[in-house]
Amino acid sequence: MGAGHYQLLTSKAAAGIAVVRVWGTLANQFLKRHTRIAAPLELGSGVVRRTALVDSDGEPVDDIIVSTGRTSAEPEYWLHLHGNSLVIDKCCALARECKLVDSAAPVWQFSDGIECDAYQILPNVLTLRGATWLLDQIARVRDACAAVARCDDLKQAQAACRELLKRRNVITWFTQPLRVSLVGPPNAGKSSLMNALGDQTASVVSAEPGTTRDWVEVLAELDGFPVAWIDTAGLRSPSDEVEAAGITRTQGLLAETDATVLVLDRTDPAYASAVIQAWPGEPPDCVALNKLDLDASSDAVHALLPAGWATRTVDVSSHTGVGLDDLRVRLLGDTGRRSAVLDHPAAFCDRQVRLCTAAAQAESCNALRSIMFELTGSNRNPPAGSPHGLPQSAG
Ligand SMILES: Nc1nc2c(ncn2[C@@H]2O[C@H](COP(=O)(O)OP(=O)(O)OP(=O)(O)O)[C@@H](O)[C@H]2O)c(=O)[nH]1
Ligand SMILES: [Mg+2]
Repeated sequence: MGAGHYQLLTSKAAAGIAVVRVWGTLANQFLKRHTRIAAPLELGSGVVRRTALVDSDGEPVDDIIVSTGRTSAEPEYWLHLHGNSLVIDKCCALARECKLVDSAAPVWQFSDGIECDAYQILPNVLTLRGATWLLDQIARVRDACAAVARCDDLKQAQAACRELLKRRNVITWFTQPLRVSLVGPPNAGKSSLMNALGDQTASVVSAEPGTTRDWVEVLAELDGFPVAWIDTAGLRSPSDEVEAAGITRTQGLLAETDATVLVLDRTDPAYASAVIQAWPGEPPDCVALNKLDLDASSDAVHALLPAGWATRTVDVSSHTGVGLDDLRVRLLGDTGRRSAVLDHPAAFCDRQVRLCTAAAQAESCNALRSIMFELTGSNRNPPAGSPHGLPQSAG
């Protein structure tokens, strides 16, 4: 009976790939049984082979790549799977069936707790700008903690901890898409606007009012922040049941989204007036007066807007793209996503939030200092199976 181990080298979060390392004498048996590589020992160092990961019945589980990275005495293979938790779990279960043991050894060594936090959170970040921001935060938070630990003025040190806490929601700007709904009368150009903003043709556009019956969601980026544009069914008296259901869902959606853009056709004051009059509650975050290319001079729809709405108005044309950047800037500003905030240190995981909260309430500089040391000095390896630890509540 030989020995063997397996180890997940990457995060379990959704990603392009996940890597599971298997090694030891039993690794050959695992490869023979659960891949279509008949003779694993023939895989020399540096060899990369595409194959299928198969279950105990020989049914394919995933299309994978197997590599042998090292020239060690014992067999060692890296299985490059698709980055999906179901596939990862299945692969690990198959490894256990072959008597491979989950290695308890830490996968990565980090220079300190802050760096460890950042790499645990990284797989949750949805954009390149977010990843850059997070990795830059390692030095920022580290420096901020060092400054707090050096400080002999308790009140000043506590205030610095509160500053770190104040920006704890910044990480969520990169891990949770800003959900923006586009609502308005039929034919106002909501779908056209969403396609233009999302830079893809996700929603059907037609001159026929009532084209969009349900809502359509598109994931995109807005200046490096993840955003979900949500196109909705036109708001009007429904002429059929399907459309009525769509409109009811649109009304429910308004309460759930982070921001609402009311799209009005500036050439159609009658429809615009009906929607403005029936508008429920709070004003929309933004009013996009669309089809500027058809009518740049008339302000008939503008005149219909309630007093408080005038400052929220942007003239746009989803056909020519005019005004779209103004709309983007306005939405980012309204939801607090300002570039200047990104240059400051921010607590970016629940561990940091917990320790900064304790530090902000510490009764002496020494107590506060030891919390700062815990924040930076410990936790150099991610605890096995730990959640990714995003802050629970935005500050
Ligand atoms: N000239 C011009 N036409 C536009 C513009 N935006 C949309 N349209 C046209 O307006 C019509 C309706 O556009 P849609 O994007 O389908 O409008 P909608 O608000 O999604 O309509 P429903 O789904 O029916 O509620 C189409 O013929 C579009 O080509 C614009 O900026 N300029
Ligand atoms: Mg539509």
